[in-house]
Amino acid sequence: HVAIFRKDYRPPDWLVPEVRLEFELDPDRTKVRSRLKLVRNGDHNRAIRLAGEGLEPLAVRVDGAEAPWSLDSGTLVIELEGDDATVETEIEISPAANNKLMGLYSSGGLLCTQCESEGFRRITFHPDRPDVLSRYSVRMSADKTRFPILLANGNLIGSGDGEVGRHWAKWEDPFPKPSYLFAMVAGDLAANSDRFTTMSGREVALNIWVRTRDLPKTAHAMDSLKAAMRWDEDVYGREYDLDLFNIVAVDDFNFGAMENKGLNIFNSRYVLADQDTATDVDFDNIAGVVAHEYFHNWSGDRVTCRDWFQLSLKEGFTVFRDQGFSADMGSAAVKRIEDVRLLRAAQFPEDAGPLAHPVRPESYIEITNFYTATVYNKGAEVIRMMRTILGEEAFRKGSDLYFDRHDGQAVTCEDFVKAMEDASGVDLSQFRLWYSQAGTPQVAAKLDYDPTSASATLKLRQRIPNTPGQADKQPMVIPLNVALIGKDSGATVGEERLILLNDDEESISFFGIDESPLLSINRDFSAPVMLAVERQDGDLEKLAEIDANPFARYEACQELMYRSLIEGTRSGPADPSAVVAAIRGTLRSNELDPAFKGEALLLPSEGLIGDRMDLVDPDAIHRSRESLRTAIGSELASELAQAQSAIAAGDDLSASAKGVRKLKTVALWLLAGGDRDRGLAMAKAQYDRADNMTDRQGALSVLTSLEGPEREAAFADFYQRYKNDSLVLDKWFALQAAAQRTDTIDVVEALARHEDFGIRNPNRWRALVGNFAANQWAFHHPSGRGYRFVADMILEVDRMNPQVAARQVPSLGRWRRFESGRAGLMRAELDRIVATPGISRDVYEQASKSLG
Ligand code: HT7
Ligand code: ZN
Repeated sequence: HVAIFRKDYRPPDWLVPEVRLEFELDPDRTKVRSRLKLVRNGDHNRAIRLAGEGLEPLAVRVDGAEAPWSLDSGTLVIELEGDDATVETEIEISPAANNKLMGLYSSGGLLCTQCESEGFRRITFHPDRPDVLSRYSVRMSADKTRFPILLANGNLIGSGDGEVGRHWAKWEDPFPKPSYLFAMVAGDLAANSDRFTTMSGREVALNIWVRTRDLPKTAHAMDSLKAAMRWDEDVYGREYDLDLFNIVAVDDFNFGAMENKGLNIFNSRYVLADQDTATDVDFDNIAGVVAHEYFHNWSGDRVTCRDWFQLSLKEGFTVFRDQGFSADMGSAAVKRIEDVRLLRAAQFPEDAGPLAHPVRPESYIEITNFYTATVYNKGAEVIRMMRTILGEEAFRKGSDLYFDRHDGQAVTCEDFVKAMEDASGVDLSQFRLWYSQAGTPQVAAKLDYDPTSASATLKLRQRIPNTPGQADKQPMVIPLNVALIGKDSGATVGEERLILLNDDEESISFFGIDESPLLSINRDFSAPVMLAVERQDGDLEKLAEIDANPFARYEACQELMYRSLIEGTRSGPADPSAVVAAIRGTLRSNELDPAFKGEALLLPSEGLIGDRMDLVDPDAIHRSRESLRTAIGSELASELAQAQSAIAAGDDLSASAKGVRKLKTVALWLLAGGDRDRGLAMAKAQYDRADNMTDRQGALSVLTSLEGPEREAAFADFYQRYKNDSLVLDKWFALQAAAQRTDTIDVVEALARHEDFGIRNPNRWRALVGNFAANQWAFHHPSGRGYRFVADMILEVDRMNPQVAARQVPSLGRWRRFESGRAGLMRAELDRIVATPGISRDVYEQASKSLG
């Protein structure tokens, strides 16, 4: 397994201005004929090397004649004489036998493709690198009864009937694109069709293709698509460029969705929703993913990546864009809280562990292992910081310049930063370290007040931790939004200020401060750092009560919780009174909306608490969190019961109705901590009365960790009701895997043998295995059974789908964070994985790096 390095990048030897493909589609034997126009790039005499994976050439012709060729580990090598040539190849593949779900595969009777990053080479021989852009024309033919709909990128330019019950369609994409954006779908599909008029008055036909029975579940995705198209025009000035935009939903999909030009292919969980089967979170995720893929049309398709080390160029920027869209569609404060929670839960541990890598990685063995929270979510934070430093107007100028300058090109993260610099005149030299240095910066802050001179001094220090292969880091540019708040008056003293910390240590003075100030810092999480503030007694309580910045207020509330929870892990139940008072204040507040309250009341997850400890102690964390929950549930029972009793009609998807539902289940969960029997009864009643999946799933999420006939009855009812709806059945598996019970490992092992469990469908596999591995207390069972189960599942699915397997390895890779008993058991499973003959490159890279 060889590593590929960023520093070794060389431009392609041959360009491919044109690709013509012909598919005779059949699930078992699909014939692929390809015709590539090649042009020598530069002065060299190197052969053309066309990547192939599992392909056997049936014919190879150069300029119409049979020509000599060789295969070098799957790559087709042909010596070419002149400066241009036409190379034709013919191969046969079996979509039905393709379990990796990369290339052309079969899902629920459909034939569909997934080419990012390197799936195109499983369809035909091709350079298959993102800096080779071509115009594509595609002719597909298939059995007309089984595959009445034939789709590919771009525009449909012809169709007709063929022989023996077959038919054909011809598609052309006028925009040159890299092979990873190629897509094709054939199947028995029905469309929810609509139209969109662009800012310049062009009409675009929109289709969302699904099975006929799923059509009623496509309205939200269509509304989200139209809203995203308008938002990108309004906020980024980006107009859609084809006359047609197709989305197809498929059940078996390795990721969330894929931004193929003009033909986005989606995991059906990010398309299908109605009140009875989807939660508010599902609805929000659908809007976010539909927008994300649509936004890629500019940030990814029109301007693409030069090589895969630049992945964050499109992913970081596009996540930032979809976050902005969702913030504008609902509550910006709540969206920021959610995004930061995800960053802390998924990216901070990655940055602190054996798989830490910079936003722009330096090397990889298998690129699909680098579709990470660092590349996506930290990448988005890096773009956000640029906007914070430059200001909105200059940032928009920079984005316009980037798109204008690089339209139709394959470029680098450096090109993006340069466009921002050129448009704004701001020097971003030091800022570029965010792309090259891994590790979450740690910032220490202390505010000293001097009443005699009415001034305050803020002392700041930064430290960037060592990460694998990177020591001795340079100080970064850390943009910190800071406000001082009068302790007595509660008023903000002066304006909020943006401080750019760019040295190891800095002191900043504030003058004209007439009363003792509270420090509100990193407001709205202006920088993705870990912050330690030295505070005086009572400061956090006060901030949790009065900070006018909702995010900062939330943070203060969470800090109070962490303080109590961590203390509880050391010395048994801590005094809960500060947390109880903060929650009481939040619940009673008239100015805070229910969605914010729902966030503010949620105790940090057991995983997040563990991240704050030197060594994670899953049992102590569980005990401490349960005891704080019990204290809150019993002391605030009547306020919580009131919040839980609020009802929002299931078909009301407004931000306020969603907020009411969110708060309802958080309140139920806290109440059940105080009184389990009452919790059981209330949860069962919430389940029985629910007219929507949010309330229903919320009730089950509480019941799952309790014991009693109510639990069994609700789960049995849920199964009977939804056993034929695979997306909902995923929830049934997920809820049981997330149960905080001593028998969760037994239940999960039994569920792996359930007739509805299978490993070919990634959603089902992740529902069980992914949720179990994220369930800290259950997964880290001291016996090591949880580790063994997950390792067994990784090895089993690896034989079929290495990408899905590899993405689960990091849960075992965190062994250094645990005491020696658990660490040894986790390492033993990693050793076993690495020693298993025939494991994939994907799993090998993750497991061996985790051991290293
Ligand atoms: N750009 C898409 C990435 C993706 C992917 C990568 C590897 C293997 C399968 C995949 N499916 C989709 C998703 C996105 O960020 O929009
Ligand atoms: Zn993306």
